[in-house]
Amino acid sequence: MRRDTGLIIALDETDAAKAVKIAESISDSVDAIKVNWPLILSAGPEIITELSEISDVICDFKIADIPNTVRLIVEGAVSRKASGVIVHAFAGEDSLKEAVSAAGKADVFAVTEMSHPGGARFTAPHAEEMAGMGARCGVAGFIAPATRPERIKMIRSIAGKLKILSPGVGAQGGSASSAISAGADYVIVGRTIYGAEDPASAASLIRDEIRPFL
Ligand code: OMP
Repeated sequence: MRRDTGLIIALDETDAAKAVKIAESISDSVDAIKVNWPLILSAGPEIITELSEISDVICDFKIADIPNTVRLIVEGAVSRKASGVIVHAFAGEDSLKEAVSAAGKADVFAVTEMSHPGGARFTAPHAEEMAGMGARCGVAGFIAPATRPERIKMIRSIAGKLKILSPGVGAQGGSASSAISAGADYVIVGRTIYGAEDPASAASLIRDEIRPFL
């Protein structure tokens, strides 16, 4: 995945035609498109392949399952041309290793600590441990919260050169430039871009905001 802009769109738009239009209009401003269940459930998994012709696609399935099921889901995403998948680190070492093996050349990103208030209760207390385990399992990087930049700093101290992708900007209250300054390589932004009247302008505003900190 390239790192030209440091911006990843969370394309949770459920109108498939609109989602593709938005993806095309912002392709210069983003390094990747992240898709999650809302779009997959309305557009079907073929949307992964369609969007992969516009940009790298990260399948945010937040996989948290036994190794065999993890493998089947990761293979399904990669065979549709996903460049990356998101898994939950809390599923444990065996599941993470299986994800990395099934992904082949695609990147596996592990969630260490979720960005919403509820994420502070169960994920945050184990984030350090999960980041260490993820690094040992060969993940490409971690998902860490823009809503708590000090936690990005902590994950960075464990992640070394692995990538950090940070959601929680805008609608959830986090700041894009603070997340990048704290050590994130990319910010993940959804509603602030796809929900804007002019998604291309909204994306380039964030791109301009983080450029000095990349
Ligand atoms: P907005 O809040 O609309 O910008 O969207 C954020 C996106 O990042 C959504 O697709 C979430 O599912 C995702 N996300 C989080 O918001 N918090 C997390 O802790 C992890 C993720 C994620 O894995 O991408």
